[in-house]
Amino acid sequence: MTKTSEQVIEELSTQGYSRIPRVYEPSRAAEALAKVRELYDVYKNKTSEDVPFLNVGQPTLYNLQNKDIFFLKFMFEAQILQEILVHFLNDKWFKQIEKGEPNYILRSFIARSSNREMPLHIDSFVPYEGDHVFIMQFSIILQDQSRENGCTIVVPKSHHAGEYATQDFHKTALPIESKAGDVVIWDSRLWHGTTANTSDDTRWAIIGTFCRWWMKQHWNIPKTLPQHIYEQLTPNQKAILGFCSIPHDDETAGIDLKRGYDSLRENVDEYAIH
Ligand SMILES: O=C(O)CCC(=O)C(=O)O
Repeated sequence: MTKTSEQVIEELSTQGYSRIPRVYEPSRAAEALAKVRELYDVYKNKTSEDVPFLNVGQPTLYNLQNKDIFFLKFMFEAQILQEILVHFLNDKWFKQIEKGEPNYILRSFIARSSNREMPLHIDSFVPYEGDHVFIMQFSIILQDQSRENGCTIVVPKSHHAGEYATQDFHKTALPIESKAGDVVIWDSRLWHGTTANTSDDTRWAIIGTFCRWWMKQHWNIPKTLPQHIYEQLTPNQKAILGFCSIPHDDETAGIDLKRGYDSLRENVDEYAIH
């Protein structure tokens, strides 16, 4: 790896994004690419028709955490990513989970290729100014990205704009050309999108979106995670998947919104509302 977490944190704070070269060996990225291709073939026709306009027609494999334990192991093996997320997304007043352990949660975990250009957008829902980051995304590059095959583009420093993205900047946005095994990470307030993929090939990347423990996950991850995958996770990984952030059924079950590992159950079906 050619960057330290301190360098990445500095770039994220000032520019709003960072490319970390060679987080994964290209051969490891190739393994992930093969899994994505195999599973995309299985799931591509099984998605809801209720698709937001940014995703329409874009090849996407959703909810990787449910599909194969491979993807969670793959994500968690990159220690630097967890260090960066702890720095930006941990709630320092959260006492129920030991200080320094993650208390942020996974919002969504997908693989996406690229075909038409993706408009500039933010993924924080609201633009705001300030140093508190609430949502971050990383893209694990599985195939080399260039302007020709739909690379990620960003408007540096726009995470501090305090405004929604406008398309006037699409042509001048910075293309992030990257290699398989790199990771590109950004503050979700950053204006970002992609170029069009004019090549004959796919452009797969794995996108993990993370948020503060009190925000809403994109899907009901705790309810849908298969038991056999749950059993293979450590308590801190279960917390990242949202298992310490499920609301209590009512006041008889508990009052405190903040919950630690002692609230974790043996089986996923024990989380069902009774
Ligand atoms: O695939 C990319 O490079 C960008 C993805 C993106 O903008 C998103 O998932 O919000």
